[in-house]
Amino acid sequence: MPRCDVVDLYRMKHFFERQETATRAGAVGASASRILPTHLIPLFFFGTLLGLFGLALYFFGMLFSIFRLLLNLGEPYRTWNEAIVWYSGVPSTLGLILAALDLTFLLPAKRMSLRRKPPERVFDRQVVVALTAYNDEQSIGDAVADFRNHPLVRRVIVVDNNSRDQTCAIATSAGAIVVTETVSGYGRCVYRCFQEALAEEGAHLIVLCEGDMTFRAKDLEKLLAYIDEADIVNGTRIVEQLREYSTQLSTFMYYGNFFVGKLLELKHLGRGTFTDVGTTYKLARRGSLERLMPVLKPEINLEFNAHFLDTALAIGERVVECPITFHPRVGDSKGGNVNNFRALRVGLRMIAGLCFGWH
Ligand SMILES: Nc1nc2c(ncn2[C@@H]2O[C@H](COP(=O)(O)OP(=O)(O)O)[C@@H](O)[C@H]2O)c(=O)[nH]1
Ligand SMILES: [Mg+2]
Repeated sequence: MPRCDVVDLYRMKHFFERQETATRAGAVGASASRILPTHLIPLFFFGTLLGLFGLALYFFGMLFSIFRLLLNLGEPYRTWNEAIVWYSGVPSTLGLILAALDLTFLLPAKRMSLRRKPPERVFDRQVVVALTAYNDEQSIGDAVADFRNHPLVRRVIVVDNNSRDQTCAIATSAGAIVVTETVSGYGRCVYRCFQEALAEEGAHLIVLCEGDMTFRAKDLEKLLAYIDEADIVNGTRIVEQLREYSTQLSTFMYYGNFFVGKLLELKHLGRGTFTDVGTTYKLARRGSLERLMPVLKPEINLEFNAHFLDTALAIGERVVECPITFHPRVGDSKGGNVNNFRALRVGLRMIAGLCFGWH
């Protein structure tokens, strides 16, 4: 390795150590005021957005030309059409250049940032599980029983989000600690799950999951297998062999999640591999959640999982994805999986959050 590389990496390592000390001491938050070091600028991410814009412009130009020919439109439409197709090459080319610059010059330092300090081993592998629930009377009893029967589960908490059905009563009789979150919304419910789990004394490892039977307790071992290398282990539903034939995840949602996952990956290039931004099922260390709670925004609704991952990566948490099994939902869907149109809206809001911040 040339000497300058070694010196650069050494400086980088110290920079990240200082940054981490400051962040963990609360001096630097994940707020917009955080100064982004130049080598962390997400050039590949910006490049991809520019490339996609160029591609969209090109296809618009192609479509325009078909209509122009069909309707036999002359000037000035022909000149406009030509300009659209020609100039669509500008953002695409610029995008490619930015991506190449990122991969060539910034990626080594970005990868180094992930490796600055390996997480400590976790010896106590017992977990506290918090389940989201919203009018989930058909599934919550089985979901609680499933987790309570797992030998590594110390306690199951159900956060009921103002259900009008028998969710509370069924969860209580299944043996869960039930709390009610009166403010509606998936983000509120998840945030309350974290608060309640953190309030449990001795909860070193916290699992977030849904009470709709789409995720199962037997996958805890999979998540736990990675916790020594991670602050947060996030489930992914991307592995074809691990998802049942017929689930809520339509083909559109499957690839849509993958696409947004890759945008997240490009934004935090060198810090992880991401293929799914919509999975609730995750395992987190207490310390990691404590750092995250002040910077998470509970008012964010169905796109909360993407917000969670983006924020965790932004403050330097080590997030590892882990394939989990995905099962058919028991009871009616109320989230982003109701239909493809709703999923598209959630996905677009996730992309907007990644690009412009979470509002
Ligand atoms: N949609 C929605 N889900 C909520 C709310 N509060 C809690 N939840 C729970 O959060 C989870 C939403 O997850 P998701 O998979 O997106 O929707 P699902 O198809 O209804 O399971 C479910 O377990 C819901 O029961 C809320 O206000 N809205
Ligand atoms: Mg669900």
